Amino acid sequence: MSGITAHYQLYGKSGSFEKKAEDIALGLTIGSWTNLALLEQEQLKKHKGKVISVTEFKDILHPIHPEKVKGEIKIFYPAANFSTDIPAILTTVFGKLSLDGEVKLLDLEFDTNILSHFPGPRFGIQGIRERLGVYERPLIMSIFKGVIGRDIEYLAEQLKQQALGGVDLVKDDEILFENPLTSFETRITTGREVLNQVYEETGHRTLYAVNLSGRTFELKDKAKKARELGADALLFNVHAYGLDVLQELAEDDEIQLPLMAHPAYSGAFTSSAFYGVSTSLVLGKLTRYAGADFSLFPSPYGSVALEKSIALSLGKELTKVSKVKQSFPVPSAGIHPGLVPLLMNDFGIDSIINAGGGVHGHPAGATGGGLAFRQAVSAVLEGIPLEQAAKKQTELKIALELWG
Ligand code: 1AE
Repeated sequence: MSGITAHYQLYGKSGSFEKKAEDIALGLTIGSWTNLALLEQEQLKKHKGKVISVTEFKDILHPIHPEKVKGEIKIFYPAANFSTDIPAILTTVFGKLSLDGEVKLLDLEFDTNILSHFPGPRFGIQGIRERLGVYERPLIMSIFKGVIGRDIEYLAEQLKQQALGGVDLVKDDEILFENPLTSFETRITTGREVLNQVYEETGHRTLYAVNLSGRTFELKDKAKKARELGADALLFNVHAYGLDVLQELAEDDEIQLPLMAHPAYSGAFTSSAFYGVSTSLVLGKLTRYAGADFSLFPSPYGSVALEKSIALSLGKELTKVSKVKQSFPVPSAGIHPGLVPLLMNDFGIDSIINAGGGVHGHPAGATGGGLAFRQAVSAVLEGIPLEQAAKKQTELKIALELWG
């Protein structure tokens, strides 16, 4: 039988998890069971949730209520109960249940039948590499910074300086929305001119991800306009909108632009150890299934950091073998060139090193910042310690002196 298996973490009295699991499996599917006549039981069988496993961790006590221990349960939900879209799936497996005390949704297993309804990223890691013609190293991305209240000439100059540093991608700041000084359309057309000019001068190709923002029902038309105007990619605050909105954008053949999922707002429902949804499910598996070519998330090291094991499992969800194309893991936030060896060790070459302050804060400006990152990546690929490479690479030397 086709369906989805959900993994949950909960806390309760030792020995209580079997009953809790059975209550959830029934409560989220056919409601009651035991009071029904045999005929009805037979008819409803194919809709009944099934407890797959119950594991109790006797040694892991609740930090505030030590009479409770940790448990993990797995429940199978038949596909006959839901339509194959993320809103229906999330409502089935974690609708009312998400409001019912300390329960965290850890993972969802989609079988191949259900997964076939999720085409995933249109381009994926391979497609983005083909657009850039870069295959053998992690990509480098920088972020516009301090652009609210600035005019388009200011943005154009900042874009040029970033591209001249040799970064592969530049993304809008996620907090830059539609505004009279730098409208969405003007950013695209001006960005196109600047990046074409840099390409003609240097032969280096940089892609620009413009922030697709506004009311949900306007997004598709805006995204189509972006494509007409020559946009390279779209940044999208997917978790403020919902994953299904991302999927709609990804599947629209009139849009066909790489989609970059920003993690803004996701911490509201992923950060708690007891409630919400696991980070690797939301920013990893579901963001990939919904069609993001890139997924940004806090690295284990910078200013806003994820616990290392969480960041690693998230990276794996985005890249592990699947029928769905791989999404680029983009560990971010407070990244500077000195962190490049750690990031490459953790996420491999199929990842993107992303920095705002670590590019613009370089004493030689954004161009110097980009160069320092490129030098750090080359050093790691050649197996040379950064301190040694810095003896010959001025921008890297300056960055290491400043940030360590
Ligand atoms: C986790 C997303 C990171 C991001 O979007 C951003 O703007 C980072 O800026 P910096 O590198 O911390 O300055």
